[in-house]
Amino acid sequence: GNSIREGLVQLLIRHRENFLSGEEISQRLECSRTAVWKHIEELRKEGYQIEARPKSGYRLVYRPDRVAPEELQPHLSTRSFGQHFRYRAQVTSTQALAHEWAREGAPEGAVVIAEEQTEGRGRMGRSWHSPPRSGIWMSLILRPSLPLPLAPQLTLVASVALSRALKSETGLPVSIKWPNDLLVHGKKVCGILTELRGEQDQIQYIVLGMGINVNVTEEFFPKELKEKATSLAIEGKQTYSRPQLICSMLKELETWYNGYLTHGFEPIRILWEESAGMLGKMITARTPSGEKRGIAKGLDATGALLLETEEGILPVFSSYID
Ligand code: BT5
Repeated sequence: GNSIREGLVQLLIRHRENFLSGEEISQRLECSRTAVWKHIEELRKEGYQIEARPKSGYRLVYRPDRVAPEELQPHLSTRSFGQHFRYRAQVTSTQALAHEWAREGAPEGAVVIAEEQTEGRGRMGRSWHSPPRSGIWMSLILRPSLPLPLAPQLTLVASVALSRALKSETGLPVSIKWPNDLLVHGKKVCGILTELRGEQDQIQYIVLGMGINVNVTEEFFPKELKEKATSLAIEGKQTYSRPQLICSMLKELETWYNGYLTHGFEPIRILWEESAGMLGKMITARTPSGEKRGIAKGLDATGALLLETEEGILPVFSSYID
């Protein structure tokens, strides 16, 4: 099993300039052609891109990188973010693991990353599709001394930081959609999930989850996501190094988080408005008093979205939008 697979990967790497026929592979590895084909399918599921051409055979196009600590260290220039690290090949959700670690006393800046999530989650019980080795599925533990009602601002801090990191690493036009999405060409490449544990009216800790579709190819999006989701690789027509992206994300997150704690929300609010793709557009917010339609005007000083409606300008809170 495993040795055929390793042999296959080695063969494909050594011959990445040309095609290798299924026949030749099966002879060299001393296994059946069916076995070769099965392993190729396995590798594809894990993010390897292997071109198959009738008559010519197989050629390795892309081999996924790993996001293990030893791959990140060389690129990491933060003081605390990412300096404590839990890396897993597969988890249910990095959020779950991060909550556990935070309860055990994980320090601020601790990060959980997995190659694959089997039960990745979004907001309000929704799920997050997290195929192996092609995305960044990461949770960051924060321990700000802030009053509870300010917690939603951290989602906005994160969207500003992440949009800057993704823009500078890829050059793609990344825009922010309130409250927790990043889009490229109108499709979602990143979702942010802020979960918190509070005590009385103080934040005890926050788990900031982020999912970024990096090298996900079209065939790995389920049908219901094809219309609304995309990846950096699809939009940029090239693959990107996940370790490098992660380090850039952590650097921007650390900078803007510390800036926010020192200088407050106003600088973030201004940057947010500069990167928001939805200002001036008509949107619908679902609030406890019914649906409100209006034009998105900007953010108020607390981080609520200002909606110009028939009843005047209304602040809309993030929990009312989906
Ligand atoms: C979010 O929720 O956008 C927050 C997603 C956070 C995911 C990260 S990954 C690391 C950490 N561990 C976790 O378990 N979660 C966090 P929401 O705004 O509720 O959007 C969810 C919706 O986005 C789904 O209902 C789908 O329609 C769509 N969706 C699911 N997977 C997607 C993907 N990979 N790319 C784009 N859209 C997706």
